[in-house]
Amino acid sequence: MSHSESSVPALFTPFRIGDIAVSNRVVMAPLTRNRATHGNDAPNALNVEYYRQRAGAGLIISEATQISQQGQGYAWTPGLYTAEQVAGWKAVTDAVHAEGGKIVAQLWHVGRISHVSLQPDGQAPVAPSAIPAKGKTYIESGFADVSAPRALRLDELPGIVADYVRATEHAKAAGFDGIEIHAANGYLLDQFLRDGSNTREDAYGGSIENRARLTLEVVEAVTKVFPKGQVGIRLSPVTPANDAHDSDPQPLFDYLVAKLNEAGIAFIHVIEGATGGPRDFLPFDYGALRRAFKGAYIANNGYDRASAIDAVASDRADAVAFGRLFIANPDLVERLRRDAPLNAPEPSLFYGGDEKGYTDYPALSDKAA
Ligand code: 8OZ
Repeated sequence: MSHSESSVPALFTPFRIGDIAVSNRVVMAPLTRNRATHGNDAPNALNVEYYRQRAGAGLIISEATQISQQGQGYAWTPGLYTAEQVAGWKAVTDAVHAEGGKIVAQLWHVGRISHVSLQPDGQAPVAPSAIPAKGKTYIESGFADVSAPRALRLDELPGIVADYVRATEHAKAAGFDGIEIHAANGYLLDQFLRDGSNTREDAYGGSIENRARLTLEVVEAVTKVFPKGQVGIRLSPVTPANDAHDSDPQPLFDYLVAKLNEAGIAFIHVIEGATGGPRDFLPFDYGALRRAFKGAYIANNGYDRASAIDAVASDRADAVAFGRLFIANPDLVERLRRDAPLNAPEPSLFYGGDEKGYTDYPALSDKAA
């Protein structure tokens, strides 16, 4: 082996995530920023600039993007269910591709994590069961308790799957390189997976097989639109985010990942521990998921340069997703490669607002100038 090969950590080397060729294994995690256009929730020129700045990531996973108005739970998050939204996203994917980057759309239905003011005709949000989450959402007037949900009827579930399919068709039309199904962090698919939010007595509740059914139906349906090599999924086996809870997550996620492996999708993107919090929040064997899944394993949660390099070098992950560091460092890959200093993120500017705390974080080249 030559010196140059051995001196470049595998984190910075090209790879294939399913059928998506990436120039490095540093992934930009999906990040809710609440800066879509007010009134139509379409991406705008400011959003284009934000993603363009971050196109040095091997793969960008878009911020969570609702598949329908019913799937929205926060003010000013972007959608993928109208022509204006598709056109807005097309400008984003064009900008990322012009910089040599890759981007997949994260498809989102919030389920019970919503508020009547965001729902069609002010109706109750929908969920597997009529169990309110303990938690808050963010609406136009500020933070608010989530609204009590109603249980989805069995005959409504094909319509939910159809909304994922339509959003996937829109993602394709908008020029995305693929999609990530958001099945994490206590949103609709995660609500179905876990017994803390799913007490249904039909084919979608009770056993692990039944609780995983809707997620697997979505996977099967969307892989008829995008090839399976361009479809991934985000999971958070033990997170308490948005009041997520399951009495026995290991067999649940072992089963789900075995089925995802059979489906042959491109990647699983796993939040290890509590989302944005302790990695050891609850004991869980992530290595079991890694070994069970033959596609790419994207690791997330609390990684830094050293731990990301180590995770890929030791083959515990194929790629590592960074969230907060990508908010503050548009050129994160270059900074990690050079072991350069990092800008600190400003949490008060994460959600909503303008270019401040969004597109005004400097790149290294700005400082040199
Ligand atoms: C932060 C604020 C609002 C939503 C997630 C989509 O946790 C989110 C989200 C994060 O997956």
